[in-house]
Amino acid sequence: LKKHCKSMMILNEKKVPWFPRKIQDLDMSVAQTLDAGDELESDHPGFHDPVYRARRNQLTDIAFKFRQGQEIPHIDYTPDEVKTWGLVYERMQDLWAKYACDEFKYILPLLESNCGYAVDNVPQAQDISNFLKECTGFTLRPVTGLLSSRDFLNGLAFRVFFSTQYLRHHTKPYYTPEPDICHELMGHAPMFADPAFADFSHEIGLASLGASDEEIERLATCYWFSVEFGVCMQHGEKKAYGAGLLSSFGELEYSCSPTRPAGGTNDVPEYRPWDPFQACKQKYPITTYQPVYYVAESLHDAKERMRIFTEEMKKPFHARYNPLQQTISVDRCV
Ligand code: HBI
Ligand code: FE
Repeated sequence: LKKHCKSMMILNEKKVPWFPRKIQDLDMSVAQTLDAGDELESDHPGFHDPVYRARRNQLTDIAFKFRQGQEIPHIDYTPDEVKTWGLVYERMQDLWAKYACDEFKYILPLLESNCGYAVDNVPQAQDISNFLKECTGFTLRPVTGLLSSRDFLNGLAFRVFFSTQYLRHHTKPYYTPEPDICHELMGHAPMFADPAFADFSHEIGLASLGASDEEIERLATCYWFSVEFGVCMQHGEKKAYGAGLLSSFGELEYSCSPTRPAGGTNDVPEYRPWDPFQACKQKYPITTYQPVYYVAESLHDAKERMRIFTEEMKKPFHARYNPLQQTISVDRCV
């Protein structure tokens, strides 16, 4: 596949960064994975485990060969992998009941009855993709590892969510330094079945098309404080809608109901009202719990505020998605 790295195109007499115009173009976006999984960092729990690394390469290969429009191959997860998934899934149950938003709690049982979500089964990406497509038009696409923010967000413009297929290392079931299938399928997938959340994500995706590097940075930061670590008010209480919270048994409780440890003073997070104009500038840590959470009044409110933010972005064109053709059309294009 040809890489599009750093290429530009002319739109409304302005040079803008390349972006996918039809859904098949996503094959080019994923050709540039930052970390293909064959070069695990030395602090990764699977770094010294040749069996884990071989398995990762197997799964990477499946994602690497995937082309838009194909069925996502069925993966036979190993007993170790199923066990790891099950440990996380089981442990999250009580926490979801207490701290997940209503939308998540409504959808999870549907994923159990339609897509094989269970303690003793890792669900298949194609089954979830079919289910999401019926709900909101979102689909999953396998990916080998981390993509650039630009490529990752561009996929959302086509209502495509790039999803990894490997599991975290079995010796550390409650920890992963990178997105894995527990994070994608427990944290992200259920939320994409919700129409307001799907529109919210789509909004960020459309805004990312042809955006400058600075704008991509701001959008990625908004994504972080919403899609990953978003909290919203429901029935007068804080509830999580961000996937980073919904897939982390420690941080889910911390984000919605922090308890001040006896001796500590700085161990409760700060809550601010969800405002993309503010959130887009906020620095954040990636390896510790978040010191700041942005709290939306509702998913609908989160979406409206995001829409206002993206409308004010300075772009030489306006991108729209045509779901039937699965193409992007551009207004005021020369
Ligand atoms: N790539 N595969 C993959 N999965 C993600 O969740 C992901 C990514 N690249 C960037 C990213 N997430 C975000 O942190 C934002 O930069 C968009
Ligand atoms: Fe994520």
